[in-house]
Amino acid sequence: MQEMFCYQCQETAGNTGCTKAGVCGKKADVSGAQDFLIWVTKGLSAITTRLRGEGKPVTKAVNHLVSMNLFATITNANFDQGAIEARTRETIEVMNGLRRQLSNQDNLPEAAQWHSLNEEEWHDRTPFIGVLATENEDIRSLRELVVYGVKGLAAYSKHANVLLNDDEEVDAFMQRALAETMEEKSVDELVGLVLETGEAGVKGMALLDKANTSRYGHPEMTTVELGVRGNPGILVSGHDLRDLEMLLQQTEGTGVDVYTHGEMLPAQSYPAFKKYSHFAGNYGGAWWSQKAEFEAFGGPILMTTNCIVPPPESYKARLYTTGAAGFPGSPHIDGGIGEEKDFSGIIAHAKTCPAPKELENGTLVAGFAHHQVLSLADKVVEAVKSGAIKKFVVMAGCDGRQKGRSYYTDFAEALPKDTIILTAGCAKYRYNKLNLGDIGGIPRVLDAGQCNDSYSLVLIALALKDAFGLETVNELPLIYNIAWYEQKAIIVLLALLSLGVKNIHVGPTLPAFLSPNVTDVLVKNFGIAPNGTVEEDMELFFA
Ligand code: FSO
Ligand code: SF4
Repeated sequence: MQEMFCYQCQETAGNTGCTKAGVCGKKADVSGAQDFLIWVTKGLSAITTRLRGEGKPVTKAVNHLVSMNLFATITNANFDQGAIEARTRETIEVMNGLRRQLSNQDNLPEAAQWHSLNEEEWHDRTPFIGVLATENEDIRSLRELVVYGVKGLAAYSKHANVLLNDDEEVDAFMQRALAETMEEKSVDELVGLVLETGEAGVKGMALLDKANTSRYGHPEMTTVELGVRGNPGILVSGHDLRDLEMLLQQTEGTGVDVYTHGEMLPAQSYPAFKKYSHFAGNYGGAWWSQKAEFEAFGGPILMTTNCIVPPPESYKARLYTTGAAGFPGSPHIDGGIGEEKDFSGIIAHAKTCPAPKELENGTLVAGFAHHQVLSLADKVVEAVKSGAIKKFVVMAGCDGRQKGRSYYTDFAEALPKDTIILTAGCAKYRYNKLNLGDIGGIPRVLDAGQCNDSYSLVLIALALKDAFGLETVNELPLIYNIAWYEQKAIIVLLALLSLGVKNIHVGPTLPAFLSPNVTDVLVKNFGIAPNGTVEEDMELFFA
């Protein structure tokens, strides 16, 4: 029997599956612990779904537990087996309590009947409950597509939850969808569930957009410094804006600067964060280049979510994790939803460190979420009407370390000068420092923010459709050339499909978890296609 099986991300071994250890650095034991956690979380979800069916309420604490469990198993979020198993224990305890509230306990799936807190029994069961337990490859493919979409949605949902925004409908959906992946369903029924997942994804991203903008204001066009200052600093990475807010508050007046990294760059454009004078610039690039960058930074790093690259001993002790993130041997800062976290330890640590070593200097421009772009709408519409802008290219998604991803830099550079790139997510690091210029004052790279801010791109597309009096967004001069890496990109993709967007190009490879038949369904119904070479794609899109 193989030691593990995981094919949830774009870098999966041989584009088929990681079976000995993850390309991401996830060990077989951790992979097994994550599989078991997902299995009992599905069991808990079967119980909560039945409770709702019986008209009984499910608490926010249970909803948050489900989301955090899912989030902790996303690629590069949590490598700490102890932390994963602690979640499993809590989940089984909660499940044991909720099961008793059911009026009808008949025919619950095995996962929902699991009650043992004995870890040896968990380990004995683990080889039989993972991805490959579903033998039919099409059913397996669709079930996993739903689970990965729900994992991405859970991450977005959790970011809204920490800002005390909840959507019971989204939570109820995530749990029902997880429960339904354990039921006997036809391919057609599962395709329906995939689209429902996309619809819930739109709601989840809207919830997070509202949570972020109502608390921190609307992102605005901002020139972001790429160089460093002379004080010691803390580097914040990941996606959790609430963590950043607490850190900025607690570092104020301490002589410690706060820098953004990776997916935290978009925080630079929120009015609520810009007011802090010790909020320094952005340091480094996308998640995968963190080893060299974290080494050079010299001070402590706070990882609020994925993407963690397993740290070498040289900086393991200054890589702090919080929330769903975790790495064994790296300090973890506790604090649940709604709680004030105590960052005094990491701040004290920063004071003992040298100022960051400069990697680059100069600036970049960010902050083009929907509110900012729509305030320029007249200018944009005019530029399209005059022919100054011929096409928009959505290049949202993720970056990754595979060599083939240089395609995105080359593609951005090869684009005709009358095109505008709409981006979100860490994919932008392939071209956001290229100085691609502007069209009549509109930058050619409009960065809406984090991967979840792809929602902004949807709002922008809908506004353009209305401005031009079109029936659907598919009639716009808009190309989708999306890069994916992990499960948040999957929920973004499913959200776009649920909104009727067609002909999305996905790269640098199609997901390994899509079986040939499921790929066929996506090609026939939605025109999904893999990207080609830069030359082929230029010809395809612009000939
Ligand atoms: Fe990137 Fe990582 Fe934001 Fe992901 S830093 S890859 S899709 O976590 O979520 O874009
Ligand atoms: Fe492999 Fe990706 Fe799974 Fe890591 S998350 S084990 S790289 S498929």
